[in-house]
Amino acid sequence: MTELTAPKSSVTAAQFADEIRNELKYTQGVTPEQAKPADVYVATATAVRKHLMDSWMKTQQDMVNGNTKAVGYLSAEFLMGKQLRNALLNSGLTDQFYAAVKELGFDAQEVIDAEYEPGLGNGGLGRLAACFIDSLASLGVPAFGYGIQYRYGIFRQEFDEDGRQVERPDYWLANEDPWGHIDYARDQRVNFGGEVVEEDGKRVWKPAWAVRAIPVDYMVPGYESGRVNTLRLWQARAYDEFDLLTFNKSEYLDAVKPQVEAENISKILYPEDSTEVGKELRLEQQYFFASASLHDAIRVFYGDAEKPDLTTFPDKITFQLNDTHPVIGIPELMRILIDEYGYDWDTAWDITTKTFNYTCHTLLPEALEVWPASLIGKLLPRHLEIIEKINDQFMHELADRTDDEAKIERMRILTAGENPSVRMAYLASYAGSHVNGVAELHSQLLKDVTLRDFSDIYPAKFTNVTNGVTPRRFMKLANPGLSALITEGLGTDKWLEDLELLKNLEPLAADDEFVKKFAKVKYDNKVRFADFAKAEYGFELDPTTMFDTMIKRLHEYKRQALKILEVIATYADIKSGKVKAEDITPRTVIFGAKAAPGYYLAKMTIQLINNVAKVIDNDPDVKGKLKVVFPWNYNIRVAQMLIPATELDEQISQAGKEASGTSNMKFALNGALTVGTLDGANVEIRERVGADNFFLFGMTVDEVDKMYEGNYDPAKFYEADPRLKTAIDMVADGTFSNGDKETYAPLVSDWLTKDWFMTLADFTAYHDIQSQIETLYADQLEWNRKAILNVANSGYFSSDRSIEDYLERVWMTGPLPTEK
Ligand code: 6GP
Repeated sequence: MTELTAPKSSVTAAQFADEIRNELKYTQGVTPEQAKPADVYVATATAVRKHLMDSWMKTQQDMVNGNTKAVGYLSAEFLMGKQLRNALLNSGLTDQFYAAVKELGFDAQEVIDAEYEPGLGNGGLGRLAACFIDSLASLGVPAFGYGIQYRYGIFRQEFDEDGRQVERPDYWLANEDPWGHIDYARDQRVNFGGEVVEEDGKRVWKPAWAVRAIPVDYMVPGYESGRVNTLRLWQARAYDEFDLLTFNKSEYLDAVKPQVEAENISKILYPEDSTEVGKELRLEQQYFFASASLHDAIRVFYGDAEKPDLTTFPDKITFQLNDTHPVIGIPELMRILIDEYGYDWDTAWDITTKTFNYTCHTLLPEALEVWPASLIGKLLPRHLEIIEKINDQFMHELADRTDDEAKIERMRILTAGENPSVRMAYLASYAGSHVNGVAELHSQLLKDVTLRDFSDIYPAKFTNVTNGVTPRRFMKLANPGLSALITEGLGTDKWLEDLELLKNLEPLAADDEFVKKFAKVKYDNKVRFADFAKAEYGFELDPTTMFDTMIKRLHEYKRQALKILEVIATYADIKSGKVKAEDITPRTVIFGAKAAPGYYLAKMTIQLINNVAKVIDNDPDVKGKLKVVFPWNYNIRVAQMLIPATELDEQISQAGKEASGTSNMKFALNGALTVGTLDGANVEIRERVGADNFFLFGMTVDEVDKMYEGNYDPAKFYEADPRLKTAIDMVADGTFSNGDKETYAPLVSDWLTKDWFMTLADFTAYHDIQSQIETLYADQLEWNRKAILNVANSGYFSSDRSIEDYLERVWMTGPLPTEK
């Protein structure tokens, strides 16, 4: 499949084939005859990097020598996905690639498949970071992504024969990573532990141990911008490989201990995504990359100058704190300025507060990181002192601003009492210039609830930037069929750079011919996914059924349980003859989700879904009517196949819990209709695509709050809706566990007695909306018209627009000047 509208590089296919041959020979030492697809992949990647090299160097020079403030995106996660096709697209080499590998006698798909997907993120937050750096480069804004090159990314998910999730290590670096360039010469020293002593009236940190941070650079090519930015991921290494004295005594394990401990810091991505993990190693990781990145930025902009004028630092670069993970960077910059460069506190504070901004990505209180002060004191004693001083200063500042002592007490960064802890979100909200949420509703809830006191005192800091997704990866690469149709419909492919142009598709929703073409593209995508699912998972999918998809992390608030209970109720309806088989819209329900390894109920929900799938599959009564599949190890590659094939997108979280969601945007842009609650960015999607083209159901945030206040009793809802009762009874009675009543007992008990996210309360409304969905689906022309209107009105959800909002509201900078 060639890309029809790839921007052209002047290189011919024959030249590109020669470049690949050259890399095979001089870099890898194989002849084209000896080469395997994996060799061709590495050779191609190496050749592409060389194409990007001049632009990369020029972008850095222009950034350092010019006056355009750069953006430093500090993020513990960058969920990049495979790089090859994206890099080819953005360097204008797609067509040449397909022709060249053919000339070399290889199958392009096999070459593409040879790339192993790096999983350096958990979910939404990490993928957003990847979309943002793509957009920054595409808009020509000088930027660095700064993070960690974990050796093990998010676990590889498997299911055992009982349908339970099994986590396997994801050793993505087992093979060559041709995109990452290890830059040993630009390493940084990161210190830990020890104590702070008084020397000549100054506080001096005497660390106990240090880790070597080595940058691994990834080029981030912009689409059609000629700019190439940098993603710099730090690798942790020991300074002393091992202790020879100990080794000579043959105590091997002791000898390599410092090395093992140091390297542990970048060894594994923590399962986070809104679940609580408080581990020492996690704080080490956070400090490790925050410290290395800040020092690196100083090096980039001031070289080795011994007395640089760092009061200009905030004019050189602005740092975005992607959630609380890098917030330890705030006291670190204070420490660098005061201890390493001799600035006084006030000057350092002035620089620091101008440098950082903070994005919050959650509404779950347990996801706002809080560190025991004792732990910070142990790992970073000087930083704890600085945090204490920041807190004191803050308390004084508050006393000047308000008489409300309870409020002042509530706002403490460092909590009072015997075991004080540090609230990282509060530290960021006080020290950051701007604080933003990731969708209108989320930003409002941050102001009204989560960070209310802060927004009262510092209203001007608070703003919203609604998330977005890159149309290059999630439309052009993922959905070539739709992309070609859009280009045909609009008569231009400029929409890939200006997604609001999709608006001009709107009249075509009334054109039956266009609607049929659109329907054909969707159908072809369903066939493509069915073929993929067969080859990859052994599933038999019928592309004439409705593809109904729910992909996201498995979390109670996202309510996969609501979906599976509705599936079970439908199954029961067919079995009991209450609903006639011919009245059912045949559906394929597709789930994709990983559960945090320690999240008991989430893992049990996975097991339940898998076993419902199995029971339904083995039941001839529902054959051809209902099918459930759960492709394991959901990742970006699967998303790129599945989203374009989906007709109905499930965004059914409890209102007030999903900060934004970004798959909702990808689905709308790929012509799926959404069934969803008024939560996160669903609200804005619905506003834009029109209430008629969105299936809304469920309680609002206010209704949820009222129900919490009224002592919510889920059992009442269970009693009131016979379909719900039947479904839960079937889970309880062993229908999906070979008759064993214990298997799902904890889940059933949680539903009936607690149900914190009110799955049961929304069940009836969810069923009603599903009936409306079936009615509309019967009229395929109408359905597809609405799907086109979703595409046409979702241009706002480009990450290019998000970045433009950040530039204007938060970063106060813009693109590098282009050459005259
Ligand atoms: C996620 C939010 O849950 C999701 O709603 C949002 O779209 C995404 O961030 C990007 O903004 N949050 C996380 O992944 C997380 O770990 C602490 O938050």
